Amino acid sequence: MSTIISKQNIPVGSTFLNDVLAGLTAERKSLSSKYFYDEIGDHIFQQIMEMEDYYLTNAEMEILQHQTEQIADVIAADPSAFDLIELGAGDATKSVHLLQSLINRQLEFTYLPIDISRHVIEDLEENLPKKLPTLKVEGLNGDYFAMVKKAKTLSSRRKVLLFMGANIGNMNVAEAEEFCKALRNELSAEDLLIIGFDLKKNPRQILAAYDDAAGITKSFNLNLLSRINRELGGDFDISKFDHYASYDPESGACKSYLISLSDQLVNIGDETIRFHANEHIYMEISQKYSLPEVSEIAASSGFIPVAHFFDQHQYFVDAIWKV
Ligand code: AVJ
Repeated sequence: MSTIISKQNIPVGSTFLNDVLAGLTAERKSLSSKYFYDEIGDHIFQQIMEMEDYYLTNAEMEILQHQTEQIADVIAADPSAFDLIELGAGDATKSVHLLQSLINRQLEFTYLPIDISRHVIEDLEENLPKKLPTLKVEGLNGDYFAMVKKAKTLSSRRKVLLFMGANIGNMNVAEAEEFCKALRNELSAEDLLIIGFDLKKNPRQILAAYDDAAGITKSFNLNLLSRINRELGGDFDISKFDHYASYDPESGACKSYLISLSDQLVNIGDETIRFHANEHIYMEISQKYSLPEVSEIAASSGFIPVAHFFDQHQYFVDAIWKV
């Protein structure tokens, strides 16, 4: 199929362009956080994960380092061969511990990392075999559901799904419930879902993770405007936008916005978008849960909790659910 190119060299029908224009021409402007992760965005996210304030990475790393054997026990309770499918694999630094343990047990499995970033998948396919020479890797670049469906066509083995890193937090509670329901619909009776939730905690600690003084999170958000400039022919002046993060301890919603610092017009391809001074673009939600709320999501989406693994501070939980 040939790609139709518009005057600005933007592929007509590109979902990135359509989503950006739909989001910025709406009454309440928004951009989807799934577009944060181009090569530069991946790099800034690495820096976020190394920040002292971004407690999530260390908390989940602690779980994977200290409780991998218990997690592997649950997976290995069924002796049959399986596909280990990771949604939003990123650099897989945490999953490597689990992969190593499964290899040590000589279990028959293939690792299928799914990521929205092509760059991430290429990196994993190149670098994982260096760390884990006997691992079978099959990278899938694309949206979660399309790629889970594709994985199902590749083999009929039982599936163990990994959805870690609090990636589910990028959905609001209603969307998370719908997502888990839809995921369950793709699974069979012997399948497992291992899912990581960032837990509610001191609101100041949560806010600090998304509002660092060094401005790394700010640059992570602003990079999406630069990406629109680079890929969609936009002319955002990123110095005219500021980052604003908020956390509501009642709902557990941690949200980030970009604030227009002046009345301004921005062109993206053929479209001109008007921003009022102090108008916000809603960029991202990082939803936090209490443990009962985690169990509620499991129940309402039809999953049965099997085990919970916490870090020492109970900042984070990796839950194992069965269908
Ligand atoms: C990758 C979705 C888990 O929401 O904590 C980090 C992304 N955004 N800092 C999160 C993110 C701002 C992150 N997740």
